[in-house]
Amino acid sequence: SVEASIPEPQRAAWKKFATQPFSNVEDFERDVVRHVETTLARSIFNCDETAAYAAASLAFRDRLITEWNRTQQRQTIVDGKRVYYLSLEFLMGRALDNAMLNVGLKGVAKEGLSDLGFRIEDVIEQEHDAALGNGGLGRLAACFLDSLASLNYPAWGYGLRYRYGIFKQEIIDGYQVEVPDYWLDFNPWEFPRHDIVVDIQFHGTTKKYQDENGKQVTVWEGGEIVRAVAYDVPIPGFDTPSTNNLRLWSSKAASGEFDFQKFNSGDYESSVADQQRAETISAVLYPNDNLDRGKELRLKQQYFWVAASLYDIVRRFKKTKRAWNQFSDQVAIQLNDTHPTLAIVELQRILVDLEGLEWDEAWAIVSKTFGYTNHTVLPEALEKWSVPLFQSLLPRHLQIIYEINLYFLQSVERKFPNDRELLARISVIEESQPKMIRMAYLAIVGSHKVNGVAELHSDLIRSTIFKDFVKIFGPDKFTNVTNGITPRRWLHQANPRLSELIASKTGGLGYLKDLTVLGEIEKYADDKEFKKEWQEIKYANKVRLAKHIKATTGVTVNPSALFDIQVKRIHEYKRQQMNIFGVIHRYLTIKSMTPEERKAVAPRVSVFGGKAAPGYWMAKTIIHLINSVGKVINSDPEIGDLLKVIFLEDYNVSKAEIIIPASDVSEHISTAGTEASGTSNMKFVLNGGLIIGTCDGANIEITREIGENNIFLFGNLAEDVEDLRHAHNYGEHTLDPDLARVFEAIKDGMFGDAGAFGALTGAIEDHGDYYLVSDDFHSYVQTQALVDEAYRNQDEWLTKCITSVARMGFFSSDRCINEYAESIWNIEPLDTST
Ligand code: T68
Repeated sequence: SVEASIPEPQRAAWKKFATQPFSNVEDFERDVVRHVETTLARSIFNCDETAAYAAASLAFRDRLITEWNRTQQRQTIVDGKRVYYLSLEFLMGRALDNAMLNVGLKGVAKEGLSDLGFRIEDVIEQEHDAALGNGGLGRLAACFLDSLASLNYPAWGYGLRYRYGIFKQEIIDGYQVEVPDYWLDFNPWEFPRHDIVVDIQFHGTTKKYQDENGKQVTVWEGGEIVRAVAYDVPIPGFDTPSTNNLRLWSSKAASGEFDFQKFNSGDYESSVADQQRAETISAVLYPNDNLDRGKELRLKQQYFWVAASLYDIVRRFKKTKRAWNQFSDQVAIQLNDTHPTLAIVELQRILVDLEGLEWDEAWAIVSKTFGYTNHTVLPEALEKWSVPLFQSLLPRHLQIIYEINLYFLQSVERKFPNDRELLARISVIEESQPKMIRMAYLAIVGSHKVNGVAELHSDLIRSTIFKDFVKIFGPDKFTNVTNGITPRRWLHQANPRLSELIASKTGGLGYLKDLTVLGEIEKYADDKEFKKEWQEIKYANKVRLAKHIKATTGVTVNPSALFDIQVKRIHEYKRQQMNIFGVIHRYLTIKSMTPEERKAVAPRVSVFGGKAAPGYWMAKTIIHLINSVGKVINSDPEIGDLLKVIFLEDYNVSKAEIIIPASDVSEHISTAGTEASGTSNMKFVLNGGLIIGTCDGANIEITREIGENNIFLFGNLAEDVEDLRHAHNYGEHTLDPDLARVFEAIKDGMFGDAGAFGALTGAIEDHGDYYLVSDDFHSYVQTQALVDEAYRNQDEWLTKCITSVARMGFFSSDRCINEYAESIWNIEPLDTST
C-alpha cells in the first residue's frame, strides 16, 4: 500500500500531520482565507475577484497535490507500465472550473465563495486560459490527459512551458492584429521543480574511437548547453482520486544566472545575452497549424523537449533496476504527430552511445516503445528538416538517422530487390537540394504502430502518403483510432443545465464516465415535457452568447434566429471562404425579394471565429472579408434581424465553452479528404446542435452513429477530388453561376475596396480552385436551404437534436484512450482502492 512506503518509526508523525484536503464549505472557506492572508499576503478587507480566484485556486491546488502525490506513489509501488504522451501542444484552457467539477466540489466552492461575497462565475472568469496550442491537435492532447486520469491510467504528459502561448487576436478595422499572450504572471496550477533539471547539448562535434575492449564508440562533445527545468501541472481525473502529471520543460542558461567568467572579465552584456538566448528556446509557441516552416528555433525546441523528457523517462526506468530488454514492457511513448520524432533517435543514442548496447539490441527496444499518430495528409504540413541544419545543430543525431535509414533501406532491398524507385520514394532522406529529412517516414520506421485519427483519414494515409510503407511493414502496423472529446469539459462544464437534464433522466452523472449511457435519453426524443426543457436550455445558451456578442462587437442579435456557427483555425482547406460566399449569396437573395417575400425568410445569425497564422496572408484576407461583409449587412436597414454576420475575436477554449452550447447548426465543410478528423464537430453535436458538413474526417462516423437524417451532408467525395482538380487545371470547369454572382458583388465594391479580396476570388477563378469551392458551392447553398426548412419545424428539429445527442456515446475521449491502451500501449488502469 501507499502508506507502507513510510518507515514504521516515523509513520505516526507523518500521518498525524498529513494535509487534510477540505471537503466541506467551512474547511474550504478556511483554506481560502488562509491563502488570501498568507500565500497572497493580502488583507481580507480588500480582497477583489482576482485575489478570490487566486485563493480558491490555491485551495483546490492543495487538494490536487495531495492526490497527485498519492497517485505517483501508487504508480511507483505498482511498478507497472506507464504511458508517456509527448506533445508540443497542450491546449488546456482554464483549470479552476475543471478541477472543481472533476473533484466533485463545485457546489462546496459555490457556497463558500458566496459566503465570502463572490459569485463563482465571476471568480472562474478571472483565470487566463492556458493556451499552449494552436487548435485541434493541442486540444486533443488536453482531452486525452483528462481521460487518462479519469480512467486511472498511469500516464504522463510531456510538453514545453512556453512563456507566450498562442497570440491573442484583436480585430482592428476588420483586420487581425496579433498581441503577445504573456500568461505566466500568476499561474497557481504549476509547480516549479528546481531540483529536476536536465542539461541539453546542441552543436559540437562527434568523435569515433575504440574502447579498451576494441569496441567502436562515438562521443558527442563540445557545443552549447541549455538547461531544462521541470514545471509540473497536476491533472485531476473525474470522480477518482487519480491525479496525473503534465511535465512542462522551461529553458534557462546552464551556468546559472549568467556566465561569471564573462561577468568578471567585464563582458556583462554578453553574459546576459547568453542567458536570454537560452530562455528563447521555450519562449514562444509557433502559431502555425497544419503548416511546416522549418525554422531552426523550432528544431531546437523539439530536441530540447524530447531530450529532457527521455532523460526523465530513462532515469525512472533505471531506478527499477531492470534489464534493458524490459524497457518496452515498462514504457510506452506516444508521439503526437511528428514533432517529437527525434525521441526515436535520442533513445537509440542513449542506448548505444551512453549505455553501450549493440545497435540491433537497442533498435529492437526503440521500435517496440514508440507509437506515432498522424494528424494530416496536407503536403505543406508534413515535417521535413534540412540536413545541413541538422548537421550543425545535432551532428550525432544526423549520423544515427543515416544509419537507421541505411539498415531500413537494406531490409527493403532484401524484400523488394531491384526496385530503386521504391527505395528513393521511401528513403528517410529526400535527395533534394538541400537534402531533407522526412520526419513522418522516420516516425514510421521507428514505431511499432502508426495511427490516423478518423476512419477516412486512416484509410487515406494507408492508400496515399504511406502506401509504400504498408507494403513494406504489412497492414497491421497501420491502424485507426478515431478521435474523441472529454464530456466532462465539453458537456458537463460548458453546458451545466443540459448535463443536469441528462443526469436527471439517466440516474445521475454516471453517464460522464460511460458516455454510451446517453442512449437512454433517446426514449425522450418525442417526449413533450423533455423537449420543452431541452428547447429552453438551448435558448438560454443562445441568450448567453447573444450577450457576449453584444458586449464584444456591439451588434444586437436575436436569440430566436437560427445560430449558424463556424469556429476553428482559419485555413483555406476548412473553407471559411465558402461559408462567407454563401452568406453573401443569402444577402443578395434577400435583397432581391419583395417585402412580402421577405416575411417568409428564416432569420439567421452567422457566427465566425478563429485565428489565422500571422504569416498566412490568404487566411487573413478571409477574416477581412468576413468583417467587411458583416459591416455592410449588419447595418442594412432592409435586412434587420433576417441576417447578421458576426466575427468573434480571439476564439479560444474558454470562449468555445460559451459558443458551442449555443449553436443550432455548425459548419464542418472542409474539402473532402483534407480534415483528418475534426473534433469540434463532436462537441457541437454533443451539445444539441446539428451540423452541416462534407463527407470528411469524423463527420462520416458521426453520420454513421447518429443517422443520416440527423445531419446535413453535402459536396463532392474524397474519391472525386483528384479528377475535379484535374478539370480545373485543364480548363474543363465553369465557375458556379451563383458563385459568379457573389464574385460580381465583391468586385462591384459592395463590401469595400474590391482590390483587397482579389486574391481570394482569383484563387478560385484563375488559380485552379485547389479547395474546390466552386465545385461544392451549389450543393452547399442548396443544403443551407434544407437547414432553413428543417429549422422551421421546431418539433422535428428538437427530435433530431435529442436523438443525435443520445447516439454520441462513441465520441468520448475515454473510448479513444481505451483503444490506444489496448491496441497500441498495452497498459492497464491502476487500482485506486489502496
Ligand atoms: C488537427 N491538426 C487536424 N494541427 O487538422 C484535425 N500542425 O483534423 C484533427 O481533428 C486534430 O488535429 C486532432 O487530431 C492540428 O491541429 C496543428 O495544430 C499543427 C500544429 C503544429 C504543426 C502542424
